[in-house]
Amino acid sequence: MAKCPRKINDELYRDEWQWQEGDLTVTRNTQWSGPGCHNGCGVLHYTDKDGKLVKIEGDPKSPMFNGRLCMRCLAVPEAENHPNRIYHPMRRDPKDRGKDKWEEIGWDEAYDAIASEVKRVSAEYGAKAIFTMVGTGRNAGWQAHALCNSIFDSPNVGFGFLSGESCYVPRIAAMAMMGGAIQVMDCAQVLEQGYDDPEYVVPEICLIWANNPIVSNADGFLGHWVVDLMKMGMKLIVVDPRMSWLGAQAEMQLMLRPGTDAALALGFMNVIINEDLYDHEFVEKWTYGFDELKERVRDYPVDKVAEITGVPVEKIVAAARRYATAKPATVQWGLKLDQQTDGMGATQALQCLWAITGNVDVPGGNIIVNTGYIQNDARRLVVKHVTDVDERFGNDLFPLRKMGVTEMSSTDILIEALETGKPYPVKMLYLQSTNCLANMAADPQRCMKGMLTCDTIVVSDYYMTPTAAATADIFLPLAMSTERVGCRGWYNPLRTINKIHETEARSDEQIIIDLGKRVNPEATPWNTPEEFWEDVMTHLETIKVPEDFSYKKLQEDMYFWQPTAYRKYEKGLLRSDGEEGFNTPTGLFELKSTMLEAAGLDPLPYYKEPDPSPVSNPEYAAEYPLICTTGRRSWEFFHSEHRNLRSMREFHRWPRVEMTQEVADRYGIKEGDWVLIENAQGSAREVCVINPKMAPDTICAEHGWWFPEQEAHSSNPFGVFDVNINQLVPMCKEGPSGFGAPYTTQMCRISKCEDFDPEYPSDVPYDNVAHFSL
Ligand SMILES: Nc1nc2c(c(=O)[nH]1)N[C@H]1C(S)=C(S)[C@@H](COP(=O)(O)OP(=O)(O)OC[C@H]3O[C@@H](n4cnc5c(=O)[nH]c(N)nc54)[C@H](O)[C@@H]3O)O[C@H]1N2
Ligand SMILES: Nc1nc2c(c(=O)[nH]1)N[C@H]1C(S)=C(S)[C@@H](COP(=O)(O)OP(=O)(O)OC[C@H]3O[C@@H](n4cnc5c(=O)[nH]c(N)nc54)[C@H](O)[C@@H]3O)O[C@H]1N2
Ligand SMILES: [Mo]
Repeated sequence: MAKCPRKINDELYRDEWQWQEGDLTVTRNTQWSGPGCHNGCGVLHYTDKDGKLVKIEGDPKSPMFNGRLCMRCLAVPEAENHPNRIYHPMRRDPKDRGKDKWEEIGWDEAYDAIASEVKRVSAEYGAKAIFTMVGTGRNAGWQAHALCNSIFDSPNVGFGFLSGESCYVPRIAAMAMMGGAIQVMDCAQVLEQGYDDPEYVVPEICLIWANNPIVSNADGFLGHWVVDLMKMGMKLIVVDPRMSWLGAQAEMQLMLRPGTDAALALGFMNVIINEDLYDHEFVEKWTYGFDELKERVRDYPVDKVAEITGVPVEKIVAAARRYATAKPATVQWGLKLDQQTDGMGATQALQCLWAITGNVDVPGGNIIVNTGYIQNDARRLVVKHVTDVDERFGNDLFPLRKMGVTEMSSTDILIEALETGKPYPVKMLYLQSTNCLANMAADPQRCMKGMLTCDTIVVSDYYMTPTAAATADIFLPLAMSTERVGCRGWYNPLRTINKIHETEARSDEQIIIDLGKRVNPEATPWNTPEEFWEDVMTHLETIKVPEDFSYKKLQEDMYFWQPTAYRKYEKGLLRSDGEEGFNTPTGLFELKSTMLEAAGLDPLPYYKEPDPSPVSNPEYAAEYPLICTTGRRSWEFFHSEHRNLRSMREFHRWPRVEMTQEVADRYGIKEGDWVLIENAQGSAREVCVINPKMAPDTICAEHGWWFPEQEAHSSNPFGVFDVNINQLVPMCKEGPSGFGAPYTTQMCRISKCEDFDPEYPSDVPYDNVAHFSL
């Protein structure tokens, strides 16, 4: 079958990084902030003579994306020029939190106020009493570590109350321990020639597990690569409790009960090992702990797994055989594995699955990506060492944290520290790129109360958010994409953001440099982010570059590809000692993890019933009989962003909860009705949409909702507590490893919500057709 082109060498398109088209300047660029996402797609920014962004297009010469762009990116001009953007720093007296009592101040005044609080809190309580919160990987990830560890000199940087660090951290931790590095589905994305690379092989089967890449494009992975490969003959098996576009295209979809993934993956391995479908050569030469794994999978015979998961025996057997006999086969997995208390067990199981079938680091399998994350070089340049690392929240309780498996501080411990002052008090919060009360935080009202105990809260963002309105004392306005520079490798090629014009708003990097000058000048000898990035290029450890390499050159060339190889374990390319093998304590791919064992955790994949679940807590389930999985992504929004864009709300006005017709009928609900979703902890309201097929007694509710069109300064800022689904999710129910949390396995009941009918400006068209996000 013909391969899709990846690189476009068409003479039709221009090559320069900047040119003039009539009155407009066109700048070739990449876009991952802001509003943000994970990806960094190639774009063309069209700006007028004042630097105003008037149009954006996909860059046809972008080697990974070929000009493809999502609807959110097409709306970037609307976001940049939005009337609600804030350009000046603002201050409010802490006693007026929640009130509209902001005073506009200059940058110097804002910096001085923050610097003096950093010094005061450090002197009175120690720098560890300053906690920096960060959101997901947009253009603010390493920057939060730099700010916290180096400028504030505190060990405590963590997610914005994301319980159990339950986004990618559990999967990354398990991959680091078992395979020694991150592994991803091979879509030829790391190869400069793309699909045309002679070594590349199209996977025969792709197992899409707990992920909807077409919509989510998570962690540097473009969902359309899956479609490219389908066009080249790849078939799909989808493991997801709800019907999606990919599920509808799949050979098989296994609609499991949410949270039972580990049991299903162990069931697959039971079939594969019993039927001798595993890769003997790879297992014998390159893995550790196969006999113990074999023993473990005996506990998961298919009939038992069928009972746990709700997936029929025949389907489990057929899917396991199909995956194991396809060569190569690949797994594209996702977030919902992290969002289970014991999701680590599932993550371990899936890695064992791709290892015993011989799909590690082979063309078209799951490749190891151990290079190119330049953000780590950037961080290293600012953070030379971390003070009081042993006192980082969670390091004493969770051995994996102490071993350095993550550098994130535990926010489950943070909430307790805010409430009790133990293990030590936290007095200052700096929020960089998280609107936690609308989105990241489980039990957001509890988290808000905790936040309000702090002396000082700084929020840096583009617009007023529920979190800033309710809690901030100082607001720092952020520069958006055309107004800042940046650099990213996730994982190939390296690419830049090119600044086109300046506004009063500043970038995260500029803020770090400016604050550094006031608090810890030695840490930030640079004056501008451009100077900083030039310096990073001379201190690269993750990438090998030619002698004449520079940031400026990269900006003009746009992309830099690093060479890579398959089967790196055979070539001595994974370990620092240059020996062959994997970068693990045994040098082998550890099916049984020695690090997990050393941490006193189950070294083998395991399944534990979610709590609560119909099995673990039937009394609770009698009152709250439906399983509520949350957060599946939609085209229009990135987390809590984009709710203020009228073009997005034209397509997707209200939060949507998916259910089958059968469930809706059972509760007297019709498509388009507002539904009250509640459990013993809290409630949220969303509009019913019918998904034709879902696992029994399961609903799927959206996350991240607030209404920018409503009042900011009230006890319910922007209506967030009417609609935030995380009010049903508890904090402090993280897994035994310290990772994983039950965002996707809550139990609930639903009813038609008669007394809720929010308004939206009537001039914005809306077809009012509720439809589920494929
Ligand atoms: N447009 C958009 N894109 C995004 C984001 C966004 O907010 N908007 N967020 C970004 C971030 S930070 C992340 S982490 C990624 C996440 O992106 P994904 O990994 O794709 O995660 P979700 O879309 O939440 O869920 C994926 C699928 O898992 C299914 N699912 C739900 N519960 C379970 C379960 O228990 N088991 C299994 N097997 N499947 C289940 C859902 O039905 C859904 O179809 O997306 C990123 N991309
Ligand atoms: N129920 C439920 N809850 C979930 C999820 C789920 O699936 N279900 N998903 C969870 C996951 S996986 C994640 S990763 C979190 C994500 O949570 P967050 O990453 O906290 O996402 P947002 O709430 O959108 O907050 C990000 C804020 O940062 C601002 N911003 C954007 N770019 C930048 C930048 O470059 N610099 C700065 N300083 N600010 C910027 C945006 O305007 C926005 O207000 O949500 C989690 N919440
Ligand atoms: Mo995430």
